[in-house]
Amino acid sequence: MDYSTNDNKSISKKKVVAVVGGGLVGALNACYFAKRGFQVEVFESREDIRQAKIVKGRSINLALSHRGRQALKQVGMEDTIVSKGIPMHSRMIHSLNGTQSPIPYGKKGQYILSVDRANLNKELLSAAETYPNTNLNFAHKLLDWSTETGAMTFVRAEGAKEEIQADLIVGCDGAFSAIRKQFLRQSRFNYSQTYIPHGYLELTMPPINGEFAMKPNYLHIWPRNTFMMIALPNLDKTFTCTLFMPFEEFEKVTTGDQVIKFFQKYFPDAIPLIGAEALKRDYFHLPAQAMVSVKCSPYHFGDKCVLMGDAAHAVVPFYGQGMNAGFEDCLVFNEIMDQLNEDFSAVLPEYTRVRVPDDHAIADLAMYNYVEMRAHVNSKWFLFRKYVDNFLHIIMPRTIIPLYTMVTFTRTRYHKAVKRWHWQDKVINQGLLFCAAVTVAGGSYLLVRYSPNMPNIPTEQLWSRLQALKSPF
Ligand code: FAD
Ligand code: EGU
Repeated sequence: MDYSTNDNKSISKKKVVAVVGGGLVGALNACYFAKRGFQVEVFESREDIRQAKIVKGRSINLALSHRGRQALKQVGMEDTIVSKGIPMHSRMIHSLNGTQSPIPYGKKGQYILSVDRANLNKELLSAAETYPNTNLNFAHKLLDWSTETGAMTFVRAEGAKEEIQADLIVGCDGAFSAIRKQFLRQSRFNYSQTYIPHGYLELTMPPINGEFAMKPNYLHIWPRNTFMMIALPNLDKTFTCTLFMPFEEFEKVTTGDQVIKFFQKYFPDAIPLIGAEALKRDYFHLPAQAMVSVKCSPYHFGDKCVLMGDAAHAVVPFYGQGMNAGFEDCLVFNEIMDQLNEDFSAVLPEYTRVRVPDDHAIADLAMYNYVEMRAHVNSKWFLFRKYVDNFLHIIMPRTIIPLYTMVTFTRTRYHKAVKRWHWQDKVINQGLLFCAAVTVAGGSYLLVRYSPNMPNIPTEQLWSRLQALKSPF
């Protein structure tokens, strides 16, 4: 099948864009290209998740923040998604003794949303389908594509192969992207991938007497250095708890009783909420999942193909930004399409130029936070750090903006946020140095001034005596 346009024959016909991957970023991208009037063909390896009964995803719910919302807004999807999200105004820190301490994300209107991944994906696919110029092709798994001709090869559910052509290929096929494989064979293509030693496991906390088992409008966190658990609320009044720990530790826990022992030691308050029996069972339901960080550049191949979302930059989930960054990719690409009149040969390199530094910055930040959290973040440290951040922001609102605030509640370019963060660190350190200097100077003055064997000279005279001292310089 040849979907691509023949420029000689069709003057007015819009080009064909093949979006490979109908996950979160692929489905949103389909809306963006459809809105511009392109003929959009989405190819997704799975069956239509809107018909499937059970959907196995990578996580059940996600934190949606400003960047993701702005990207949804541009295609008119913000309200639909936000109305089905649960606002989280603060984190709730659970300490080992069961104490819960809330720390707000910011001012009143500053909150993040817990959204259901499957629902978000379904809504985006349906929104894409409302455009008459969009086709969703499920059960189409991309095997390979040709950098020479741009032809893509798909395998269908029955194993049959299909060749398809398009004017532009948009690779949104996730962290293990098949589209990206051809990039790897090119000279001067940079690529790195790192698996972290931690895995994650999801557990469901059911409602108690028909109500949420914990306060719903919070992102619940149990910071325990190497071990960490996080819980986000769902519309059905359950919480999805995500346990992060090294694979090595997962391997040590092999029986139901060991699970309970482990939870008694690190997350005792969660046992009655999840339920001891359910915990023993569900812990072994699925093996722990791996987390990978992928960085690469460039994101484009000529004027034929571009990578977005996890296919371009898989990040570890320790900033809650993977999807948000992927959605912002679509928004940034769209802005460049406006600037450069949809000329792919100019838009694609510009997209790489603009976006690579930002995606690399968020990948680095997420990895940095992972290292930081596991190294020394227990509940006391977490609380202390966030209090200091918020305090400095309150006393110097224009000078000190917490990093997570820039990342989560603004569209400050990720790499600029990192630069500003380093600058703020310098200001804070110099401030501390200044305070220390004032303390030492003031202290010495008081010591001299009021030392018992010092003649009682008025301060003005002390000053003139000091002035009289000849400087050696
Ligand atoms: P995916 O969602 O992986 O979608 C890729 C799609 O491509 C899939 O539908 C797949 O079936 C399809 N596909 C794959 N290969 C092929 C092929 N060969 N041919 C055709 N189709 C193919 N992000 C946040 O912003 N906030 C969070 O709170 C958050 N929490 C997270 C928690 C965890 C535990 C994890 C693991 C991630 C989290 N993320 C979060 C990150 C987020 O899940 C990803 O960034 C996001 O799903 C990326 O979307 P995507 O569309 O690029 O990739
Ligand atoms: C991890 C897994 C708290 C969902 C980073 C904060 C996350 C999420 C934080 C997951 C943390 C960590 C931030 C948000 C968010 C915090 C953030 C992490 C959502 C720095 C479903 N992180 N996450 N930082 O500030 O900016 O509250 O799986 F524990 S939302 Cl690791 Cl804002």
